[in-house]
Amino acid sequence: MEFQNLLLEVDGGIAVLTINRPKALNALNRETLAELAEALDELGSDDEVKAIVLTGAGEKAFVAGADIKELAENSALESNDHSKFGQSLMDLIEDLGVPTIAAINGFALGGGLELAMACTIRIAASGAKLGQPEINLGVIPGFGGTQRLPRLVGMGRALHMILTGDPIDAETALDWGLVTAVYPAEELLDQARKLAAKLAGKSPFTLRVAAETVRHGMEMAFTEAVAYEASQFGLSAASQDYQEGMHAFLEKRKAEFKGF
Ligand code: DAK
Repeated sequence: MEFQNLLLEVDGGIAVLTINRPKALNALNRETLAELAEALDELGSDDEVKAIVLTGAGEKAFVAGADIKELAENSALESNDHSKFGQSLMDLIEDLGVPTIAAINGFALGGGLELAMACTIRIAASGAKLGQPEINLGVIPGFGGTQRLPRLVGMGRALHMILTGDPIDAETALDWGLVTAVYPAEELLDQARKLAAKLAGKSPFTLRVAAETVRHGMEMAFTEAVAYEASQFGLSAASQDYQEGMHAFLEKRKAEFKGF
């Protein structure tokens, strides 16, 4: 795969996808969104890829948002298309089946935070800033941020962030559960790779079922969600990886998962 705005490295089943527009703080223009969709679609259907790390090029930004220069020129119809395409990209990431880790190495603003929130797990560099500043541009988050942010941090904190537009620092994001770990900037990518390697050692099938169950269950009433959990548990228990996991434990050896 050849890209203008992305760098892709795949090694030992772990893909590192770097958004590479550092001069524009990795802002998401139309071309970058399309390249992300193409790359993730491809990586998601490659059985050799067990986990994907998403990060930003340079030292300042993960992604500083949608490309404001491009947004400013959009007609109403183009804005509508843009919104639909961006939302479908976030859905694609969330439904990829392969776990994605956002390694937030600096500003994650607007569409950048929305991209990170569509990932399975978020970790950040100390010094990173996360926010939904769209209000300052006279719009609201449009790539799922009004819905994913309250699900991650609660309605009060989400409203505070979305209505003030003020970013929070990495430590506050950790405290609020928006990220699950914070590391010195120079360690972030290594830590993301380590986490990806840990996930790559599990059953891809069971990882997928677990992530789906948490995510879809969150949209259901509790009694419906636990019934769904029971049927998803049945699904995981019907796999060969279930047999392998149980037998490996009893035989005191490391499980060799196959992904089915
Ligand atoms: N888009 C385009 N260029 C950007 C950018 C962005 N989001 N953010 C930064 N840049 C560019 C700057 O213009 C500057 O370019 P040059 O002037 O050098 O050509 C370069 O990156 C370096 O930025 P700064 O000079 O501003 O760097 P500072 O360190 O001084 O400040 C900053 C860093 C992150 C605080 C600042 O750049 C900033 O406030 N950036 C904008 C952040 C922002 O507001 N992000 C949210 C964007 S709105 C939609 C769906 C979704 C969305 C929109 C529509 N539909 C429904 C249609 C999403 C919207 C957003 O994400």
